[in-house]
Amino acid sequence: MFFGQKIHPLNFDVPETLALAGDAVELSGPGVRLRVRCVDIAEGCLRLRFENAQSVDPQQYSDAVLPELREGRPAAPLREADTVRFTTATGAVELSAAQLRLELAGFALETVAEGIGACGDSLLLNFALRGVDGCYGFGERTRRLNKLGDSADCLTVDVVAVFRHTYARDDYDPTYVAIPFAILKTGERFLGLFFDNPGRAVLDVGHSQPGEFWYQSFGGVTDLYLIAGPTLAEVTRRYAALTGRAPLPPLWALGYHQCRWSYRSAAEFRHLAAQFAAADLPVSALWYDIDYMDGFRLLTWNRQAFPDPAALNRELQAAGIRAVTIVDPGVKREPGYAVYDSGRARQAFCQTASGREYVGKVWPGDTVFPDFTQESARDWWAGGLADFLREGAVDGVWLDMNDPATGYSRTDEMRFDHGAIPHDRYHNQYAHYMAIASRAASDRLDPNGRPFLLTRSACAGTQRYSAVWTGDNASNWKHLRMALPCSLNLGLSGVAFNGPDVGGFMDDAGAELLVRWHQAGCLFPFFRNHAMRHSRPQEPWQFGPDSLAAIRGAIRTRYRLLPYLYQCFFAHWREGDPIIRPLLYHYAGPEYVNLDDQYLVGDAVLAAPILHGEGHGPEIIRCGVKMQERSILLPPGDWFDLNRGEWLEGGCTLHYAAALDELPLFVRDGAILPYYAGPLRNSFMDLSAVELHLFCRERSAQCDYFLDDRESRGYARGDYGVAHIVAEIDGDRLRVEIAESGGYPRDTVRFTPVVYGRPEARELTLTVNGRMERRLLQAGQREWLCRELAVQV
Ligand code: MIG
Repeated sequence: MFFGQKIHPLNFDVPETLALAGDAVELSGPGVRLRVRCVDIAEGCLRLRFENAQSVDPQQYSDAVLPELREGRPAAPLREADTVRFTTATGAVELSAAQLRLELAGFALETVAEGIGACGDSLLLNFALRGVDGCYGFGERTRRLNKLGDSADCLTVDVVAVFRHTYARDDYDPTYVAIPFAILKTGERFLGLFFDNPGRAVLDVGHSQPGEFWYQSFGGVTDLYLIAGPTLAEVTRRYAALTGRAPLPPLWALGYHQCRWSYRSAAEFRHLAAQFAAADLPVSALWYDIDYMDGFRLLTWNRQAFPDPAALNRELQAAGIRAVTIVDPGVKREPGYAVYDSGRARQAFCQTASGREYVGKVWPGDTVFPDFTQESARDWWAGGLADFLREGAVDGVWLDMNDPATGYSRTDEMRFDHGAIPHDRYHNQYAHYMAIASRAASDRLDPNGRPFLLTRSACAGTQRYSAVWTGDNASNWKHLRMALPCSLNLGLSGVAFNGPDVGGFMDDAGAELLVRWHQAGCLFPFFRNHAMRHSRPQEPWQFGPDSLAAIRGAIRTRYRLLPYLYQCFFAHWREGDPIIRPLLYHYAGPEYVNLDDQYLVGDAVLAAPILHGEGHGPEIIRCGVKMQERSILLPPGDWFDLNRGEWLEGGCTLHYAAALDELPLFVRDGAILPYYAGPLRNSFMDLSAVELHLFCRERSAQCDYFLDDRESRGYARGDYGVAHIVAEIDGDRLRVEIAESGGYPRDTVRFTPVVYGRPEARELTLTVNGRMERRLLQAGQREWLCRELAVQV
């Protein structure tokens, strides 16, 4: 099978009869025997389990769903003539021999006639796309946000190894991440379908056959979770509640990261830190790619180049810069190398069917692969990794090549549990279990700390353990453009903490592309500049003073808004909303269905970055300055243009021209942005003083600001508080009230209001936990967040 191929629907056998067997329904016919059960999982979530009697090993191997939500309450089938109905508080499901109908929160969906089938181990569910006008989610995908008319192969691969020329394309499939989750939209109602099967599967949304949505598994049990809306936010939150939300990261992980494949000596890292300081750029972490190792042996350092890694990293940490090292799964097969020897002694490596150690060909040559699905192997891995992190004073772990990439060696021979379990049961989950084992290493070092992990490959649920970056993109405008829908869909698919290689990995970046990429990515959840060896260096200062100044503006915007981003992460942990969102998440109307070249950060900030370069799109010259133009859809209401410092009326499309140092960024009327105004010293940030930027032109605003220590896991035990902040317009007065509650000490943060765009406002009253202060506002203040001219009252 090559990529993109599927089974023709006419090759599936179709059940002809339906029978009840306890709480299950059996659908059978020549060549097909399926057992279907319905259970109530949680409010707004039902599960249909499809077991195929033809499958050799009818076991659910997926680790996607939170363990406490795997049971559910069986729904009783009710037989009516040729159909069976399951009715629960969440919705209703009706099955006939070869057809499925369902209705959840006002969203009705049914398969086509003969829409259920089996072909050997494979299962087909073929839904009619009647009335469906949008499709989202699907994990990490190329192309556009709306997947209607598109097709997704759910198989994790090392993209560049299996497709040449990806740098020139924006339509490859599969990718590094497999998440078989579809969100269907009909008018203003949404429905989620999560096909939980860790094996390879294909989702074809009207691509091969317009009007039909095919789900095809290639074996194993499929749990179809039906997730009710009616809104997109409800579907997204419910999916995140089902598969888990990201724990809070350490604050430093939300800063700017610098990486490149080929930093290779301690001197180079020291020089980098000095260059950031000299360029007046904050940076929160420097990253070690594979060249720090001794001959690519895991958990070692090349001691010639890095004589004392711990001393180096402590020196960086003293300057507020954290250290992240890459860790691949492939262990060099070399007797005498301690990691190999100890893993072999523990039988920690994957084996072939006959019990040989499975061997692949990666960086260190012949390599073996830990069987992370086994607890004993995870334990071994966590121990070794913890020692490595402690001894080298390393702060974060970067998991690469875990798709898994095995070089010319096929993966099919790599089996699990000492050769007993076929490869495909865990292929898509290899990275997931690696992330579990690696997070356990951090837990050993500091059970109350916040680990930071980044992984290339992932499946549904991996967000509980690690952030995800979108792999090897290229330095071109097409890939910059593609990064927006890709990250947005990942966020809708539970992976809130994600981002692309800023500047592009393969090929050479140029000044303008590098600037625009930093602007587009500076408010993404994960913000890292990374490039491939031999490509043109692309650290922020590499292209001269103008581009450096523009990139500095983007990076500073990131740091200024870090309190806001942190609040978005906190809200994600509580509710499951993504950090960055398509406009569709908050606004209804046909104009948002395909809108994916602008996005929202939280619910208050709209970013509409320039995504084309000089000569490749509309361009104007104003007062001798070249500007790139684009259209921007501003939803109804007033919006404050942070770039120009003025209010604009929404409900229209703007033609907006931006000079090289301008990122079109808007805040909606009625919003409060927590803002860091202190000194920018890498990851050092004293958030005990926070400005509250109040955008109240016509609308009052309110928000919840979460208070916690920002570094421990206390929040997960309830040690956090909420400052409820209300800003109310009252004639020429603005009344701001802050009331703190919850499990955190009061008055640990000093809030300072900054008012935007109320020239007529004369007075501000601020009440904090019952204490009132009054301040006079100067008339005609003009504030300008991006350029840091915001005026305090
Ligand atoms: O075969 O470690 O996606 O970010 O720089 C390439 C070297 C292996 C692939 C990763 C990339 C990383 C590179 N790795």
